[in-house]
Amino acid sequence: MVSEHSDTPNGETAPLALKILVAGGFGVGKTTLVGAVSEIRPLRTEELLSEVGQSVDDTGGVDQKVTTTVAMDFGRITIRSGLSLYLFGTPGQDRFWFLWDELSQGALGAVVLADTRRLGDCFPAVDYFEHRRIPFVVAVNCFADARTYGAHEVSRALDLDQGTPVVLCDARDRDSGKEVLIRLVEYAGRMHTARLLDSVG
Ligand SMILES: Nc1nc2c(ncn2[C@@H]2O[C@H](COP(=O)(O)OP(=O)(O)O)[C@@H](O)[C@H]2O)c(=O)[nH]1
Ligand SMILES: [Mg+2]
Repeated sequence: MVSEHSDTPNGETAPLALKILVAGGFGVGKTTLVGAVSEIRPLRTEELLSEVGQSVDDTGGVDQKVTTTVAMDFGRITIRSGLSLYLFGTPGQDRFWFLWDELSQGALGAVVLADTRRLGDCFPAVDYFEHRRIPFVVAVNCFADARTYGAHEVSRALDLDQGTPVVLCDARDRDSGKEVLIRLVEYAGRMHTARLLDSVG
């Protein structure tokens, strides 16, 4: 969590800001979702990684330098007065897992975006959050040309723990995105409370 709920000297409740991760396979709609719900102009931090590529073809035989752009999305949304969420869209490529370890520090929870045409792309994210016991919801981004599956079918296909919410959404739609985030905050709140009670009981 970015900041804790605390009282200011004059007795008012300080605003609470929670950190949320947005994960999922490449092209699933992470940037779209963060852009749709964010009140600030979404920031995309771009880091240029370069790697020496393989020799291209026989004509030149020269090594080609391949550059890849790693973009991380950042946005903010106020859920209600005094509660805002900071959204961090994580890079989709598996080789950037090391960034996730940094990003997930202090996160309340995560949204795993899924596309039913290639559900397998979100397995790594689901695994990642399950292993680290970071509460997450799966948000199925309903692309127009994809067959519509029910939340139950998706839950079964991903072999999710019972209770992990699956929400159907349209990443381009602000209200739809906001609803996903509210589901996550409620769910993560319940999970964190249950764990707290476990640890004292
Ligand atoms: N039809 C449709 N296209 C979408 C939707 N969400 C994202 N897109 C498009 O899918 C492409 C990839 O989305 P993007 O947000 O960049 O994916 P990212 O790689 O997860 O950040 C973009 O061209 C979007 O305009 C959606 O809900 N419906
Ligand atoms: Mg993106």
